[in-house]
Amino acid sequence: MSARFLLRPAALALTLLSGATQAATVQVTVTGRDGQPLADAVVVIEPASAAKARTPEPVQATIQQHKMQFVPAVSVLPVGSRVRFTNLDGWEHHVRGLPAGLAGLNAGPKAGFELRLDGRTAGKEPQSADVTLDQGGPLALGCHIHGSMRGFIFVAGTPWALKTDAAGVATLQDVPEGPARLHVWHPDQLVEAAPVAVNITPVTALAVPTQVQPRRRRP
Ligand SMILES: [Cu+2]
Repeated sequence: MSARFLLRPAALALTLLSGATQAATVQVTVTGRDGQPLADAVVVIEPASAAKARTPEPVQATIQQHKMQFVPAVSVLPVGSRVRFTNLDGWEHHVRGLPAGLAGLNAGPKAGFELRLDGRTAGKEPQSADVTLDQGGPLALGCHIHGSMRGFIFVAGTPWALKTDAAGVATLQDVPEGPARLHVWHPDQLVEAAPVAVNITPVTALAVPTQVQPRRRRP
């Protein structure tokens, strides 16, 4: 009896050692051209080995139109997710979404989406419309009526994608250990940064300086 109990911890340790993929927590700190923390930078990690790649689970998200702004201003969502646009303002918005950056320049007239959302009437539910994000990459959001409205959705093809917080930090969980590519995207970037090769170990903290000068700092 006692012998069996003694054997169990050893067997468990062996299982852990021979596990197919060890997962790590990766903390990425992104700074802008001025060396200050860069918020709303999208950090994407993709394992170099295709065998470790994983398709993310789609989610249901909401982006509100509130006081002439998209809230949140930047969303990172897995490909296949559904987004509900909800107009909380008392006036109409004519929301459009188009592939951002180079992809946007080359996009055909049918690319993206458009939604007309009536203004909110007192005592009634705000008007909403749903969009399914079936293509990966960054989307720029705008409004045909209000040129100052600006937002972004980064549609991620991997579960390891997250935007940085006000401190410029994104902490990604369950990242497979080993060689990987790190890609950082920001709405205000002037040039598309090339992915860099990194090696993911059990404790990984990466500092990524960029040349991005954000249009405005978060209050
Ligand atoms: Cu509008």
